[in-house]
Amino acid sequence: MIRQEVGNRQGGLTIIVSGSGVADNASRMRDLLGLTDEQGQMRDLVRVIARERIAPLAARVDETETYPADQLAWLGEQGLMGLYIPETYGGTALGTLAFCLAVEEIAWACASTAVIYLVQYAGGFPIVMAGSESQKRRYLPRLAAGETTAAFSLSEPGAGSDAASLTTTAERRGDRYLLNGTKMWVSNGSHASVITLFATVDRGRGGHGVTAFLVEPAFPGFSLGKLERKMGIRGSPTVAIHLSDCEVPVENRLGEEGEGFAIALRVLDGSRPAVGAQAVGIAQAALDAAVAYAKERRQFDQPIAAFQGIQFMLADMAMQVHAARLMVHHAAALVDRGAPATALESSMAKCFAGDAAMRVTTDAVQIFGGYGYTREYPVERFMRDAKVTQIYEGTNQIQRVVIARELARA
Ligand code: COS
Repeated sequence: MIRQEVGNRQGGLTIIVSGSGVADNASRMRDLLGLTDEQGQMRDLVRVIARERIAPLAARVDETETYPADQLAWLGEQGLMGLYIPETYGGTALGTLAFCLAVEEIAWACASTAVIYLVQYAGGFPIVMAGSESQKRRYLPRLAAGETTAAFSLSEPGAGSDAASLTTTAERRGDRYLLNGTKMWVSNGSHASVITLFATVDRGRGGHGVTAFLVEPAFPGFSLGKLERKMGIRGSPTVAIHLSDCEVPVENRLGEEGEGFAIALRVLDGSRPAVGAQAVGIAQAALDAAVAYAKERRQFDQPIAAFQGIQFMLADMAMQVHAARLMVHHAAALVDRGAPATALESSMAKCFAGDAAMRVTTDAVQIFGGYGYTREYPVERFMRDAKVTQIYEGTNQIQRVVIARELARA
């Protein structure tokens, strides 16, 4: 049995969450969704690493804002960094659903490690999708081996939801482009060896001028900006990037000039379910902690789990987590099947799961009462970590815009 100590209070309660109940639920889910043996085995492997090795370090990662280098190395050693990368380039090609299963398990243990892990997809998948043969050979094997990490850089100080209005320019000069501008909110930007970065070759063309580049931190004119101090996912560095006549070789352009915005949106179609999976993992951790606490905490001579008010809260939380997981798996499976368009399902999964995680973690804090509001228990961290899943990879308001547009298009 896998056991994780999710909180300890000197002289008071110690809540132990056992993994067995969750594993039983997971087995039921596996049957329901018909996961392949490979997907199931991979998830079990990630679960053991996440619960035995990553979870015990999560509170410290949060408290000290420490980059979880060891945790990522453990995942890399097990060949888990290349799930989305074809075997030709050193990956295992298990696909988006497998990737989401892994993200959920990691997020259950440590949301900071999970976001760095999932950003590998947003940073590396564009190379799989739109890269030339030489770009694939240059970058993918090292990413798959976990020797290096990737990042994805679309947002700017003045271009968040309205991503097509970005103003970082790329001007071609012979065999290179000169990039100028400032990028913002780059998850893992300070640690990545390659950043899929979007700039415009012609601001007058709006989204049709946006072009993708594979930028390395060693390129002349590249510098890191402000490191954000965040509410949650505090072990995951989020930085600004300054580009001042940054020299990017033409061979590092990803796709053709003007194809960048479509590349970005297609990558987001694949990465949004993974953010949903992160939200599901955080929410499941909060639910597990709340159930364990409700069974242990006694008031009025009985465990608080015996009160219907608490039971109904737990039941609603479980339904939210379950529904979110199904939506994430469905969207990811569609991506794996090569469905021509998955924007609707990807945005629904990300939005629903993010909102569910916020509700579930908030209710978990409520069930823990005063203890939940302290840092002695992990639920306040879960709540802080959950918040960002409603914001990044497109706010949940933007997801609703995408969903409504897709409905109107039908
Ligand atoms: N896949 C591929 N192409 C897509 C697409 C998708 N999922 N969705 C739209 N497109 C295409 C459209 O067909 C359109 O092509 P044409 O101009 O050739 O017709 C083009 O992309 C522009 O689409 P649209 O007009 O819908 O773009 P808008 O600027 O109006 O809005 C939104 C696009 C708002 C959905 C987009 O900017 C967005 O997702 N914003 C949030 C960005 C984000 O997630 N940022 C955080 C992550 S990075 S830190």
